[in-house]
Amino acid sequence: MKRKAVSGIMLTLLLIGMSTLAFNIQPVKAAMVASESPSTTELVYDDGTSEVGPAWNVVGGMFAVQFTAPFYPVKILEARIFFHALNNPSDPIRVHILDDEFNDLTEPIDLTVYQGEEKTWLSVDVSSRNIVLLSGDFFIASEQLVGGDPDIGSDTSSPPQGRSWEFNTVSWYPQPGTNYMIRALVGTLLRTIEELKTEIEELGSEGEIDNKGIVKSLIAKLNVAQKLVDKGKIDEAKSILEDDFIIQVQNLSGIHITVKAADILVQSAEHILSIL
Ligand SMILES: [Ca+2]
Repeated sequence: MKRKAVSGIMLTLLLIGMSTLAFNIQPVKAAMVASESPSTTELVYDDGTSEVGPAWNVVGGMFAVQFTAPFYPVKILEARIFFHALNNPSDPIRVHILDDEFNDLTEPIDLTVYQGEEKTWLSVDVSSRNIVLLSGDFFIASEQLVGGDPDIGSDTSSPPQGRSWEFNTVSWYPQPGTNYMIRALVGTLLRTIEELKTEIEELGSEGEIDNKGIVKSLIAKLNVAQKLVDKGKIDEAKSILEDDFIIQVQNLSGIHITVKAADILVQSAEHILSIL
């Protein structure tokens, strides 16, 4: 679990500007999508400012936002939650990632929210949980572990997007009048060898892969695999991806390739393997 309050603030400022602009032009029903890099997308249904901050007095109550992925397969990378106010010096909360029937997709994650972190985006990195959906919506929920505190951010100044839900410890029901301030960072699994090559070039130019020789070497492997695919030699192509490409990426993960980038490359290669 990583918390990125500082980058969260900068992102929030950026998104406030972008979403304000989007709302001024036309009210939007679909997610306002702010692309952070070619392979990740933040799903946003709020305007970045909270007007009120509800909390459950009963422990176990939850606030949630329903997300629709812009593509499949989709990997859930981060849950981002914005609290309106905190009355205690700190409070624990529990973050759930749920499928479209409100079943946990991964073990819930406990997080402590500290005073000073209200009105910032707190990010929970779930990329290592390998939550990949092939279809369907998902929910991110914040569970109240202390009655009455903290207060979740609730955006009531922008048109309700029909995404907000509540759990009263017994059942779930929609909260149509507001936009609870929960966002999701999702990533795509690339579907073709060509897409994977493009992604590697982009990761190289962004510094996510910090060595040009490695970029060249990875692309060379994919070129070989693509040629084998073109010749109908699928098993040989798979062997290049599996025994050569994936192994090299894994070996360089956290060294010359950022862990997150390596994870996307490996998952994508595995996905391509599964559909070749
Ligand atoms: Ca607002």
